[in-house]
Amino acid sequence: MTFEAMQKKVATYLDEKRYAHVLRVVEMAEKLAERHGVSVERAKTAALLHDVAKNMPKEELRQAIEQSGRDLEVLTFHHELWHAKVGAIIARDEFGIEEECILDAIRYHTTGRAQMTSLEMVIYLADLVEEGRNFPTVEQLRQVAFDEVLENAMAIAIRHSIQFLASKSVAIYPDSFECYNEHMLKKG
Ligand code: DGI
Ligand code: FE
Ligand code: FE
Ligand code: FE
Repeated sequence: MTFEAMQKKVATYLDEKRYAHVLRVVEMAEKLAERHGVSVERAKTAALLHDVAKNMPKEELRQAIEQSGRDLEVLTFHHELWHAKVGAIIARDEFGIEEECILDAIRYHTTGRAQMTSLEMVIYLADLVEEGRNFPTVEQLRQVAFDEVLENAMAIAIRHSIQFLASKSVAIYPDSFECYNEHMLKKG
């Protein structure tokens, strides 16, 4: 399937607001990939599909994960996390994406994980710093994402995420704190 064909198809899965976000993530992922020597084509594809399951009903998401037999523990965590796992399933089954590295970038875009690839970090960060985001420190993080190595931006991003989640007293998915620990242990 061409990128343009995928784009048209993705639009049918999403509401307008979410689709606009996705197009901004594609744009940001393309720039970050170029900047960091990551495959632009893979980055654009992963970005286009990262939230493809975002508008699916909770029970459909649960069913898809149960059927896949993979990442079942995510079902014991907040349903906001489910769309990333189902996104990877839809990318493969409904868009014909076979490259595991692209599917992983989709699968881990919400939580991060330890040992992320550059492609995974590009998607995680593009999602966070796309031009429509407006949290207080977004400019700063965007600058680090372009001016420094991806790991530096990822360390800031995952620390903020863990701090935010803890401040809300919500459970933190193991991949997220494994990602956090890896970055904090690397600093010394
Ligand atoms: O899909 P997006 O809105 O573009 O962004 P996302 O997929 O990165 O994040 C979706 C939500 O998931 C966001 O509001 C924060 C939340 N989240 C991320 N990691 C965790 C989490 N929620 C819980 N409970 N635990 C996590 O580890
Ligand atoms: Fe998402
Ligand atoms: Fe994200
Ligand atoms: Fe997103």
